Amino acid sequence: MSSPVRVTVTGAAGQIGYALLFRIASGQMFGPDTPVQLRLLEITPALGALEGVAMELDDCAFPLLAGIELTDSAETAFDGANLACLVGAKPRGPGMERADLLKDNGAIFTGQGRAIASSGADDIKVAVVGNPANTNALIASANADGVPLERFTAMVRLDENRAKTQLAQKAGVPVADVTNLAVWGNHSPTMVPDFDNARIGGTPLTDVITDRAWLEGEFLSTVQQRGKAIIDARGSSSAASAANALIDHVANWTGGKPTPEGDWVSMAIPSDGSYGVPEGIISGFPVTTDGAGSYEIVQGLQLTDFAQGKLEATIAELQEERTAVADML
Ligand code: NAX
Repeated sequence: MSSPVRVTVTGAAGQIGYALLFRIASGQMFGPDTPVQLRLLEITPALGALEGVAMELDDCAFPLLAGIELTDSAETAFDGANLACLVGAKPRGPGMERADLLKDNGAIFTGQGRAIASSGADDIKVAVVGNPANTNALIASANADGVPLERFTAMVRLDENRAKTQLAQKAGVPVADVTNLAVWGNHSPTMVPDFDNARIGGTPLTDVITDRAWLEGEFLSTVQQRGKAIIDARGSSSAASAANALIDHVANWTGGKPTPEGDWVSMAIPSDGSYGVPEGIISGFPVTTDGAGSYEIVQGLQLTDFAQGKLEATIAELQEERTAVADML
């Protein structure tokens, strides 16, 4: 057994929290040999509900769960944290403009960025789920003095997983046969699932699925609009699939599960200027990971004119979001 990993989850009494915590505590994020300590942050009115979640965690008697702390203080929540899963965010209310959403959430992520810097462990890593995820991660990073920029990531893995299943169903193959599927850009309806560089059973995907009109049309819009389709069907937003994607994101990044040889995964990370994506935004990229805390952007991929145009649109959106929160950076 290794020493426990201290994991902070914000918005822990929410929907995603309820689907996530039990999987972390059962070892699915860090593997069967790594105990975890959970530090759960909520707003004060949700602490009662959070107590109930903690009681259920206790009642699972997870052998790997080495402690649970509940708090409404960010400083306390991030104390000694090795991983911060920033799930809690303010949802978009009726009639609320996107700019208002950015600002309201910005206030949350400014404070959490500061608390991460002041009380997190030296190796703290951050995965942002709460929307607008890319820009919230940017705000947290800008307010976390002394924490290296590359430790701040946002989740586009759910978009990758959604895309893979659509492609597998179209090709009539098991989902595991679909590899090398990157999602570029923003976690928003402008995201770009890169089918041109994807593979099916090792063969270029576009040799297997030759219906380009479907790829550029129905496939793309199905993936981009999947979040809304879930809300329409279920009456609330994706929760279990989002929690699952976060498990994937962290397990590959720092949970001892490196990206398989020859494959890549999607993470939204601070751009280093690769592929013309400007530095200073957090964008989805194809990356390889070592499972021990490092990732690298996959270089040398060719984008078609179609994909390049879509990439430019999602990057423009990220730049607009950055401008809207410039006073928090
Ligand atoms: P819920 O509304 O069920 O839960 C959010 C929780 O966050 C609530 O319990 C709330 O009390 C808490 N919270 C609010 N402000 C907080 C603060 N300052 N500190 C700590 N906790 C705070 O939402 P849920 O369905 O769990 O979704 C959470 C976030 O994930 C939302 O922003 C949602 O849009 C986003 N999503 C992101 C996805 C992604 O792929 N990146 C996909 C799923 C999801 O839509």
